[in-house]
Amino acid sequence: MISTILSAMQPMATNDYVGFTFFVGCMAMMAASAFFFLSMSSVEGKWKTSLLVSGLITFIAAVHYFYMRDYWASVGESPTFFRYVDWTLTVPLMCVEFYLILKAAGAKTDLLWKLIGASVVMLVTGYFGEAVYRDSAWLWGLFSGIAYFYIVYLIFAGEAKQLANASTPAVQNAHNILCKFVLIGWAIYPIGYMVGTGEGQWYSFLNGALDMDVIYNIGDAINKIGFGLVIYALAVSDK
Ligand SMILES: *C/C=C(C)/C=C/C=C(C)/C=C/C1=C(C)CCCC1(C)C
Repeated sequence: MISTILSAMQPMATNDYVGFTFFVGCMAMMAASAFFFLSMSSVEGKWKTSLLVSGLITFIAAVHYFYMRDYWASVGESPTFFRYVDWTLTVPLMCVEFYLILKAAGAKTDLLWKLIGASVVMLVTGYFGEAVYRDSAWLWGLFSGIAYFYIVYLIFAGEAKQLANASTPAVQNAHNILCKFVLIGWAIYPIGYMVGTGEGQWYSFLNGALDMDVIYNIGDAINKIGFGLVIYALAVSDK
C-alpha cells in the first residue's frame, strides 16, 4: 500500500517555484499559527482576541495551502477558486484586526462592515476577472482596485485614521504599520493579477513575466504573518 503510493508520487522538480512556495507556505503558516496561539497566554486580556484572530488568519491560510500544494502537485494548475476562498475568509479577518485595535478609541461595527464590505467587493470582482471573464480582466481589475483604494482611504485618512489619532501612541504606531502593509504589501496582489491575466489586455507586456502563484504566495507570507507580528508587537508592548 505505502509503496504503491510512494511509487506513484513524483518528486517536486527543482525548478517548480510554485510547488516550492506552496510547500514553504504550508510550514510558514502553520508555524506562525502555533506562535500566535501560544502567545495568547502571555499577553494582557484586552489583546487576547487580536492575537486569536492573527492565529486564525494564518491557520485558515495553512489549511488552504495544504490543499493548494496538493492540487498543484497533482493537477499542475493554479487552484484559483480556493485561493479566493482563502482570501475571502482571511482578508475580512484582517479588517477585524483594524477594528479590534481601534475599539478602545470608540470604533463602531459600522466601520468594520465598511471595511469588510469593500474587501469582499475587491475579492469577488477580482475573482470574476481572473476566473470567469478573463477577456475583460482589466475592467474587473479596475472595479477591484477602486474597492481597494476605498480601504486605503478609510485607514489612511477616513474614519479609521481619526480613531487612530485618538488612540494611545502604541496603537497609533501599530495602525500606521498595518496601513503600510495594506498600501505596499497588498499592492503585490494586483501585480500578480496583471502578470497572470495579461494575455490580450493593455498590460500584456507583463503577461508571464513572473509566475502569478509565486507572487501571490510571497504576498500571503508577507501580509498574513506580517500583520500578525504587528499585533503581537503591540500586545507585548502595550500593557
Ligand atoms: C491574505 C490575503 C490577502 C491580504 C489578499 C489580498 C488581496 C488583494 C489586496 C487583492 C487585490 C486585487 C486588486 C486590488 C485588483 C486585481 C484583483 C485583486 C483581487 C488581485
